[in-house]
Amino acid sequence: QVFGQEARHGIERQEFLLHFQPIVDMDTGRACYHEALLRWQHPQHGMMTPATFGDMLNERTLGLMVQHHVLDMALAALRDYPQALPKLSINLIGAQLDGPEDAVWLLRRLDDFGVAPDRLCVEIIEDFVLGRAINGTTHALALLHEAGVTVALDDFGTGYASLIHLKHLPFDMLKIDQSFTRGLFQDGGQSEAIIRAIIGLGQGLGKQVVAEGVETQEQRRKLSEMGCRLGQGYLFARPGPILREVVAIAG
Ligand code: G
Ligand code: G
Repeated sequence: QVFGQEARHGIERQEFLLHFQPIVDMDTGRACYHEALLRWQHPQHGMMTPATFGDMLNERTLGLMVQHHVLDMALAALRDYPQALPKLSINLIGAQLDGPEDAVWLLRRLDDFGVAPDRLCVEIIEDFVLGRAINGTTHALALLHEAGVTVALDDFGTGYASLIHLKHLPFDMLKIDQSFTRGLFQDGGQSEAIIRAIIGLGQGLGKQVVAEGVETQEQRRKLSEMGCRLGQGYLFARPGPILREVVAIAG
């Protein structure tokens, strides 16, 4: 609760900021778009990541307040850097996208900033909210998807969504969880098999696939070979305050 009060002050005092990490075309080494990751520059505790304060985002009122602030920062960046930042991805949890009204609000905000919907991507974790049947969150995602916002399923493969549910979920992109990327060459081919299956699923369903947590050239080459074109990870760039174009890294 004390944290909640601090967070309210933190927003007023502009202690929250976004760091950016590029999502890269692994064939050319160029940034296609960026993901926005929330940071809290706390007066006593220094720079904090959601690992420290993420739990508070689960509280509906406070979570929404922070999320609205994140969205405004993201939209301001999109408006101000049309060249360097063609597209930006933000993270949402189900609690922040509870029903159609949250989607309507988000679309109105895009309009206020004069930012085209196709320049925004929302990443949502396939948690228990998405794992269940059609609900408020799926309706909200459908509205966003129809309006042209890219919908990405984050940390794919670690959640609860059953495959049959994918038929009803309005989404455009699968992000392969970084634990699978880390497992490449480490676990006797298990992660490789799972990654192949996810890439096949993406291709079959006509969805884009992004590999998370790419840290080595070896992983990058393997992922490219398997048909995964987009990647994100420390090999290309760490999340940072500056938008990075990323120069081609010799494969
Ligand atoms: O860089 P990293 O430690 O920031 O991010 C940790 C996790 O925090 C990410 O996997 C992401 O899911 C979550 N996260 C980052 N930024 C936001 C945000 O703005 N909103 C929400 N709900 N989650 C975020
Ligand atoms: O929302 P998502 O789960 O995709 O958030 C990405 C998280 O993964 C953030 O915490 C980010 O800092 C982290 N991250 C991004 N690239 C790498 C990487 O190459 N290795 C590791 N270990 N973490 C990464």
